[in-house]
Amino acid sequence: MTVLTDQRDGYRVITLNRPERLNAFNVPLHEALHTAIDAVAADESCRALLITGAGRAFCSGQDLHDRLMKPGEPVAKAGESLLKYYNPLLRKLRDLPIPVVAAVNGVAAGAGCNFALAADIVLAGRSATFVEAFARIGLIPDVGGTFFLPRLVGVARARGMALLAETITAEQAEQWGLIWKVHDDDKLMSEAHAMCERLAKAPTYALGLTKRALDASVTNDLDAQLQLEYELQKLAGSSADYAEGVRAFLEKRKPVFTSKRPK
Ligand code: LHQ
Repeated sequence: MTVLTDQRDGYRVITLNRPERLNAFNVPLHEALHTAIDAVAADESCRALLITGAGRAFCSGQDLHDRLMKPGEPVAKAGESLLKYYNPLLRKLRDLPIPVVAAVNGVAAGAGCNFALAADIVLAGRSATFVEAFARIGLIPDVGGTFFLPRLVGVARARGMALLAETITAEQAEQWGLIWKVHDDDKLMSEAHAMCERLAKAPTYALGLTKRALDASVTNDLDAQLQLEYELQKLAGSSADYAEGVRAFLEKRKPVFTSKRPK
């Protein structure tokens, strides 16, 4: 199976599972990944998603064995696989109304790097690396890379990563704000699970609205964003979670949040 899924208490784990090719994307992996993310989207009881890779890598991007062009063959249509697989994948991932955590357990290259960076929270093992490998093979960064990189690390670093295709270490990535946190390799998965357990008990409704507000801030001006915050806060403020959060604070106990995801 090219993708493994694991149902935990309140969250799911998706593991890219082609370790012999460093979890490179091929058609079966794409199809399995779409199915797995659709299942997360349909499961109301799923309150967080953890994505990681099997073996020593997170994901090495497009499987280049599928892209070898023999002399005389027509040019492979890179654009088609974006339209058919990668772009819908990114959209599905970003549209999930629950927190998505990527546990980058090894190299994340090309589409694998940008797939990881599309998560809400990116954790990495100390030996993990990030590489916008596209320029090494004559492509441009895709899978949202040209969108997320400058927003995450600023234009200078985004241009350096994209044009030079140098390998960025996990520690560098954390220092730059490309990712949230580095953990020692042997602690990465336990830390990632602990984070998802925590997120599964968090106020899911408010977190879904928060994601919506942060996404909108990329294109909104301040007035539009203040208006959106007003509208979303009215929704959050009338939720049972908010009432519970305030009550728990005043009673000096841990809140028990029960809300569903926002529609
Ligand atoms: C691989 C791959 C791989 C196949 C390692 N494919 N086998 C979108 C739309 C349309 C068209 C095209 O592309 C895209 C998006 C993209 O993702 S383009 C970018 C594609 N990815 C790359 O260019 C990265 C290619 N891989 C590498 O540069 C290195 O393998 C990295 C830096 C990921 C890891 O290096 P090492 O740790 O030294 O491992 P390795 O190179 O020895 O790889 C181990 C094996 O995995 C090896 O197979 P082998 O049979 O020799 O043991 C590699 O051939 C295989 N592998 N990446 N993407």
